[in-house]
Amino acid sequence: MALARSGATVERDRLRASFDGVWGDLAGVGRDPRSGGYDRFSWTGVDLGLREWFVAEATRRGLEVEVDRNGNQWAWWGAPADGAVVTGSHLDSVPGGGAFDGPLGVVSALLAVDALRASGLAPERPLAVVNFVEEEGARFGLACLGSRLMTGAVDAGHALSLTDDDGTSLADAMSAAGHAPEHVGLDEAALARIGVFVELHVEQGVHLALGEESVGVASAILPHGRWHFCFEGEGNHAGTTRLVDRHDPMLPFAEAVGAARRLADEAQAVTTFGRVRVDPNGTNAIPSRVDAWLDARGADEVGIVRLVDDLRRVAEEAAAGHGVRLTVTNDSFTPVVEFDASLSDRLRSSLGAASIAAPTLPTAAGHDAGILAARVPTAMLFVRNPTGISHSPHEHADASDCVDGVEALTVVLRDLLTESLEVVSDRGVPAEAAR
Ligand code: HGY
Ligand code: MN
Ligand code: MN
Repeated sequence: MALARSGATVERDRLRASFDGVWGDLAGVGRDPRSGGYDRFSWTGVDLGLREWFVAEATRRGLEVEVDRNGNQWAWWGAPADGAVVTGSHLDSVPGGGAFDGPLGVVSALLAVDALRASGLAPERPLAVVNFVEEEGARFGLACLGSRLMTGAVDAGHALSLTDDDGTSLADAMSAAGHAPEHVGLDEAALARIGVFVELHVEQGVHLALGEESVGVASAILPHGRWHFCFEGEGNHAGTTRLVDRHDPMLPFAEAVGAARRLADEAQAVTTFGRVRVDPNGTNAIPSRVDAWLDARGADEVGIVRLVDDLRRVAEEAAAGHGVRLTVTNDSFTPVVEFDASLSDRLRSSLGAASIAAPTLPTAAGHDAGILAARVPTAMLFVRNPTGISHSPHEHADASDCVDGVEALTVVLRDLLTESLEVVSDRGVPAEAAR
């Protein structure tokens, strides 16, 4: 005779099947079948497919979908109102990215809504699932574009004039995708609607993998920034131009790459030149110009700024030695983010009450939650990544850990939807949010 299965096991199996189903629907969107990596860039056809998927999933659940002035999508359970509980993440990717960075937070949010509803929960306030536009900055260069615009952390005119590699501006890309760019910018009404924001994300490191638990709570995001190094030299023939006559921008760039690594070692920081554009990019042509983007991160803001200043000096000296002009521009800088301590404590205690042990960990990866943290109480949950690999087709999380993540998010949201939000903030919860 078959043993009776417990209600909890049946529930978990159901959740696992829902996860597999929703995850499977997304799996092919924007995937390069050769590398297995994802190219999901904002306002492209692939992105519009993802946005349609979001609307379809929300509609299937009877959630009302709104698009804010900056193009971020919101799916509402309950009438939209100030002081809501908000969860979600982003659906875009880096070039050749993994499946989990971003989508895991959106999918988990939708499944948590299902679980809360199935349990018969009567929320005291509305909940919204959000999909933020271009978190990775892969198309227009500015990470957390949707949340930065919403919070006024970037000037709207500047953002709209950013261009992609084909020279298309954000304004034109938005218009072509059917979103009016005129109203882009600081959106106090959208911010007032966020009583708290909780983002679930795959871990981009091995903190959890080295321990026993599948889910963790974020403590902080380390400072990080991006700088554009533009080396302008003189294009010429690769065969006929004597070495002494060359102004080859590739040479000072190469020195800058080596120096960035050396200076990072010294400063206990990390630096990466991960994106390079070479003009005209011909094997038999000396480049006329090299554009390269530096990503620099570390525990100490002043240390990062000093490191980049030192690097700029090395690169300038190298450029001068080759008769090359160098300009360095800071594209973005995000200071350290300490997540709202009382909200994170509250997450840990609701998880503890549900017998879910969740260690606390910092991260060197940026998130929309880090941008929102300047304005609203914000927290993050991380799901174990067995190898720590991210921003790569090899990024992975086991389905059973993903289900743990949905369960943890459900526990946290249940508490935030039914108990007072009053205690959560040292940054001020909108009055409407407090009961
Ligand atoms: O670049 C980052 O840290 C990211 O994962 N958005
Ligand atoms: Mn990422
Ligand atoms: Mn992400």
